[in-house]
Amino acid sequence: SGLKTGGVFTPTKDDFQKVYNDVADLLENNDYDDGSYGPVVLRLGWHASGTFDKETKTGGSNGATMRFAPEADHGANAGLKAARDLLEGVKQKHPWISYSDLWTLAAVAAIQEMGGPKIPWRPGRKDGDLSACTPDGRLPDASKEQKHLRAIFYRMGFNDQEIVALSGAHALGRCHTDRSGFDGPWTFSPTMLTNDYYRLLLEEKWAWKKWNGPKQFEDVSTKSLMMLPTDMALIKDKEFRKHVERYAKDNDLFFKDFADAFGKLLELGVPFEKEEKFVFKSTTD
Ligand code: CCH
Repeated sequence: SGLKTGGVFTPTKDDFQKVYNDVADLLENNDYDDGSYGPVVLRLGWHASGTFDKETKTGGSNGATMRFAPEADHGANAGLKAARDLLEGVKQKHPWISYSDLWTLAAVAAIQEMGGPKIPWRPGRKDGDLSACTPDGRLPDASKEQKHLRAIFYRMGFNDQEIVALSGAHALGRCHTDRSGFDGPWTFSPTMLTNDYYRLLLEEKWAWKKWNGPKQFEDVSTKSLMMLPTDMALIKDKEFRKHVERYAKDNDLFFKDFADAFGKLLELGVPFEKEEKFVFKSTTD
């Protein structure tokens, strides 16, 4: 466990593994959504990181600026308070960890605990203040299509293959009418990471849902699944579709590329002092 040098606590890998374990213990909960906080905790890590702009080197997970009103109130972040509040107890128990390290580590725990790949992770993020909040509009808008997806993700430094790999996270969780306005899950197993998102995109027949809410697609056969306009753009666009087809056929390839892209996402813009990354034990290991 951590060393105390001159009153400063220097955490070791074991200390971070304890944080991982405490997060993992909180994820399953039958009173929440589909029985797990995993999806919303994963989304918190993504939205904390996905504000990065490579030109100005602003945004990204460093800072955890979603703690503050301007960023917490951005439309894209609606509902993420559930995840921030859940993790507050872990922060109180391990006060030495920054919120920015905690949120990204928790996203790693969520992925691993929902059956996803190991995501090597390293500490070193520092919490910022209100002045580091990013302007609204840096996260993707689900009502748009390929041009918008490229503008948003290229700004972070991702390419087409990485965009498609990251989008596979929509195997998990659901849309909430009181958050984004959209409704429903993408897959039949929203608490288990699989390549089903890609398979369903290609194999199901999708049609516009007839309702008063924002424009979204539903699967024609069961009418219980959904796709956003941005999701459908991945099979409309030839370059994107190529990767959807690769991941639909090969779950191992999806896991490998997802782990690489998600690990990169969590590190965008962070001035790390150390190279070493930790691979956490999952509770099922
Ligand atoms: Fe997402 N996502 N996401 N998403 N997302 C939503 C929910 C989740 C977009 C829009 C939405 C990624 C990319 C995109 C998750 C992970 C990722 C919702 C519903 C919308 C809308 C929110 C609600 O109502 O609660 C758009 C547009 C893009 C464009 O690329 C990426 C990348 C990731 C992670 C790698 C997860 C997980 C959820 C489920 C959250 C939950 O609460 O169940």
